[in-house]
Amino acid sequence: MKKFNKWAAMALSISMAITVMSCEKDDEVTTTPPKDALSEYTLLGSQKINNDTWNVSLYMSEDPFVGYNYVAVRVSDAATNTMIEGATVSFMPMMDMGTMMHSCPYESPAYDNTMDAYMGTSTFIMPSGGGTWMFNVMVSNQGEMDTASFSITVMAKAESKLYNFISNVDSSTVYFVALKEPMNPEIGLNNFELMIYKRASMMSFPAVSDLKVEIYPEMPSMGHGSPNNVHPVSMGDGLYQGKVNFTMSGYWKVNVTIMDNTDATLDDMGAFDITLK
Ligand SMILES: [Cu+2]
Repeated sequence: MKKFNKWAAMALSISMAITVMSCEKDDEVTTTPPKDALSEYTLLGSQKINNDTWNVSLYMSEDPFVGYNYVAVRVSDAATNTMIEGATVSFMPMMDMGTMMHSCPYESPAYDNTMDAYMGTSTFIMPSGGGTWMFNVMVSNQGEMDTASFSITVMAKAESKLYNFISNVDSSTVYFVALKEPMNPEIGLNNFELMIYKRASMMSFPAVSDLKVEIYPEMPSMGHGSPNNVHPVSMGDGLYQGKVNFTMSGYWKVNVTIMDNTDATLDDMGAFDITLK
């Protein structure tokens, strides 16, 4: 409904502007266009699909990086520019490494009225360079379907937002641990959120929600940790939420221990480097 109100308001302000312009040419008209909910997002590309009848635009919250990325997709009628809200949109990120191809963990999107877009996530597990990433967006609407494929460049951040490990319990299962929060760490207590996935196959990386996670922040340069941290607990769908306490600025290492539901340690070598300015 928001969309109709917005377009109605825009049409009204345009007609008012025309009226004002035609009657009082000297008056300066200041109409503030509605702020785009995706104005902070990066547009990675637009494509016409389904015989040029749909326009698909791919956005991410920042340039794609190794880790947990917020992904937004808009689908519009290419002839009328009207946004299509009722489609089914799904993702298939794919990395072509020459000798093999693989996907990565992702959450296919649902339509979000406040963003005027289909909102999902993608957790890229390797940077571009060892291969090339394609971000495939499948759109299905009123019995028709087609796919838009976007070539994207995934970079590795200086302080990695993702690590992987092989389970100590079965010596074979590969897990991926992505830092979701804090993205903008501050001195004091911060939300600390991880997403945990495992590799079921090269194309399937399901979320793992039955693990136990403990975090131990330390400041290596000064040899101290911090009090009042809260170990992340599973909230479902691979999300683990806790708190981390950064008592001063500088370089922190947040050590992560991951156990299964029998308290057997899967890994205790993982860590996130987090520098506070
Ligand atoms: Cu790869």
